[in-house]
Amino acid sequence: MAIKTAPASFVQKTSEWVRKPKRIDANMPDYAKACKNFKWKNVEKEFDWSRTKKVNIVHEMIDRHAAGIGKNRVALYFWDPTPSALYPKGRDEKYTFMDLKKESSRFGGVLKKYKIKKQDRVAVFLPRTPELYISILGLHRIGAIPVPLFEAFMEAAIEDRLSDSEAAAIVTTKSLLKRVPLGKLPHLKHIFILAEGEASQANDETSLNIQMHDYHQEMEQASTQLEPIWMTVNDGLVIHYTSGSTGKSKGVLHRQYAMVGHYQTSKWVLDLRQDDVYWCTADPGWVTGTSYGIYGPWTLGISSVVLGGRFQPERWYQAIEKYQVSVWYSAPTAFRMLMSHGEASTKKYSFKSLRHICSVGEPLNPEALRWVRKVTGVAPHETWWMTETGMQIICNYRSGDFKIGATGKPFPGTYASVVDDAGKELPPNTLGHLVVRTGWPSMMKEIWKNKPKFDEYFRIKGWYLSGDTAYKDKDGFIWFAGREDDVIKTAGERVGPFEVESALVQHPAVAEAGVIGKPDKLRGHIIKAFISLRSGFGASDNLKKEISEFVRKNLAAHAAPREIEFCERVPKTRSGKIMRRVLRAWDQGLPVGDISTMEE
Ligand code: 6R9
Repeated sequence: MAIKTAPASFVQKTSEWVRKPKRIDANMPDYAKACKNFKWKNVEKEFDWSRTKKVNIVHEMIDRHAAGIGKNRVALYFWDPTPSALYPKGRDEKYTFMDLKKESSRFGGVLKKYKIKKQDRVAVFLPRTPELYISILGLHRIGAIPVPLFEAFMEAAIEDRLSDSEAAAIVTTKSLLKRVPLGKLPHLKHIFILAEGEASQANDETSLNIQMHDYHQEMEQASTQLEPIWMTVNDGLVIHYTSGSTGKSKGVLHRQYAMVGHYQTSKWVLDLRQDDVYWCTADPGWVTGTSYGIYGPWTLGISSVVLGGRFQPERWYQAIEKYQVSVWYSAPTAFRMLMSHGEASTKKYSFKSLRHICSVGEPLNPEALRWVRKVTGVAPHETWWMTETGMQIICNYRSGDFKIGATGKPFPGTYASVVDDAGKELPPNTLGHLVVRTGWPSMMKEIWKNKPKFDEYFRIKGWYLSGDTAYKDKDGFIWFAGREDDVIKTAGERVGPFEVESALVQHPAVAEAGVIGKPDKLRGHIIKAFISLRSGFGASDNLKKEISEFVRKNLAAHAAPREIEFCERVPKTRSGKIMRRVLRAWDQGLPVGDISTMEE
């Protein structure tokens, strides 16, 4: 398990500080003090279940607020000005905590009516709309486990995730349903379908033994009152499918107890308070969109903004101004895209409402940090974590000075470090494995039906192995260096090369394919495929386009290679493993290093 660092990232390391005023009004005013006195047991007391022993995250997020402060407080602001058949003027809506209690009760009732049970997995495959949030809340109400699926996924990706999770039902729209291979999913019994214009024409799919139900019709008939199903802290919360460097995507299962971590990090890292308007730009198809788009802010009773539709710089600025967003959680690629749109358009909007900004998903390059600070007056703060960690682990904090480019320091009550292959902590400025001491509240419960994969993360005793490399400096800041496996972060989204390669070789012209992440100024990395062609196919730009389009249509737009290079053969080891290290060297025009294990 020797440490290999991914290709030099374009993050420039700096020794420039972001300094904070001595007296800053932050939920965690003093990091050192917070670490010293910290006990997760004390955080548990913030939840009703610590007294009642009745656990359900929907009670802590919605019902307890609806009974008090949240009766009239907006929980969700939704805005999507794009006209559609059903909403010719677009959508501009508000839901109080009370509204969400009623709506999620309705959907919980619908699920119960069709015998969806506690801990059943139910896929939620919807565009970013209020119904997506209501569906997830309704599933929590009856103790089912949502499996959120990103809207861009196509048939192959959907099939893998639905069959692995053995989902009993799916909530989706009429047009997204076309990507669900109904005949290949023996566990799927119910489809809750959202109309997008005319009625959804739900009908009985008797031949496949799958029942279709019209979401809106069912909701109308359902009761607005439904008591949550009570569980224990160890019951399942959510499954997010995520990619590794080998094999298909794996289901990361979290437990109800994770809310303890979501809550406290939202309080101290996002610095959320009662009067904030908070905007997390991530889709709930990814972990940031649930942990910090749903669980964290709502267990704290905070108003959240959700923007529908596609990324449009000016619409983002408008949203900040329209809702007077005070805390904003986004990603480096988004900041860089705003930056590339130019500074002129930022001048038309006011960002005065912003008081705190955080960033996640990939290293925040100093140039993007400085630009956001210049335009909004607020410096974005790094947060490092993973689908598997469930919550933020290494961060820069609102009250603390930090070095531009540094990833940050471990959250109080957690311990992250840099170790060698034996798990020994390394001296400052030495590159090693980025690890987290096991036992933080939002640590994944299991990899769904895959114990060996789960165990791989814990092969150094006492530590969770992140798969990232890093070093610690003498001031205790951890600096992310790269991935030590072949996982690609493209525009902040995690993509496994194996999934893309599997999609590529389905194309009739492709004999072999090897996929890597190629450093890119805007997206962090782009997906690049090396392809050898079957005989009878000639290399051409048109073929490149066709192959990329093929992946876009079968797997997902964000997983389609933006660059393709044809090669004679894809380099493999004698045991048949693709040597992506060699591909990266080819791409960068560098020497390939030791190739003694390469097949002849
Ligand atoms: C939340 C999320 C996890 C991987 C992680 C690392 C990269 C995330 C980062 C960062 C540098 C940061 N990553 N935050 N790298 N600086 N602040 O992104 O989860 O999609 O599972 O990705 O993302 O490589 O291992 P996930």
